[in-house]
Amino acid sequence: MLQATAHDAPEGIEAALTRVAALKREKDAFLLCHNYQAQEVKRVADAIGDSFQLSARARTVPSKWIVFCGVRFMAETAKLLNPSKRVILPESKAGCDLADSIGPESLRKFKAEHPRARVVMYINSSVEVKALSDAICTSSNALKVVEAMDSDEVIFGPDRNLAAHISGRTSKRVIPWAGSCPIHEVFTLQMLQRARKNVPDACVIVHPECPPDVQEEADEVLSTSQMLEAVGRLKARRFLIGTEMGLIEQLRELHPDREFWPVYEHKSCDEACACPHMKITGLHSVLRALQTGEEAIEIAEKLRAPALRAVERMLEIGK
Ligand code: CIZ
Repeated sequence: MLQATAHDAPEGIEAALTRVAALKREKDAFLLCHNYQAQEVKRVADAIGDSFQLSARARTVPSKWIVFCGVRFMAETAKLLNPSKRVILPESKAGCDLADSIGPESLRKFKAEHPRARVVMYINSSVEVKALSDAICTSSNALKVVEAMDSDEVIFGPDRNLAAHISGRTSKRVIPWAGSCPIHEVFTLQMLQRARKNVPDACVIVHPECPPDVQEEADEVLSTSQMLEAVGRLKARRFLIGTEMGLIEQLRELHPDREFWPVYEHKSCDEACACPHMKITGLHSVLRALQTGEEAIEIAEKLRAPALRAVERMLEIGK
């Protein structure tokens, strides 16, 4: 059941939903929404998915405006793929700590240290960093993209845990950047083992941004879109999920007959496993974005072509 939160539209959720629907028609806007967004935001979405799915969708949106309910690197990717549209990020502060862990200068230096390596960059990265990369990937296609590179060495950034996940599955030498996602980095092996004791018959699915020992202990290591697909396919009734709360809430709504437990055990787990950048966007932000059209994404012309090339490489390989 949806609850109005402190920063939800003050007139209440149902009235806000009606206003959003009317404004979407009036402004000819299409709402893309990431799997980690709050449930009430998902209710106004035209498409929900992971970065790969949303990038593919962004390319063909016919509407004048794209309102991207997610974080900055996602809205930037949508703008790269569909430059004639007004792409709006409803909350300008919605960034990504993982993306911020690598900048263009440090990547240039890293590349100079490994001149034979191709560069595969996780989509959680800035346009500047994408422009210096050979190909972009998401967690659902990272291995495929690395394998498609025409070199035995691949620089992989910025997530070291995803790099370790791929490294164990490819014969290529994966050279990791040492970044990590603060939400996924908090999961520990001991936490997972205790969670298993509490829910012994649960199928354990964790995200590849979790530390390697947590990945090893899990039954499945999957991206968010793969988790959604796997739960539909698997017979288990109970699941322990190691990722951001938005995905767990989505699973609970989609499968009310099953139980989904967060791997994270702390009492305030909802907060600990909720990405503050993802959760800054509420219905009030979407309403404001539709009313004002502010916070449109702009991309410097010199970055556009090389960053787009790297993103398109992902879309070709991931097809
Ligand atoms: O690709 C994405 O959207 C991210 C960042 C994670 C995932 O597993 O979906």
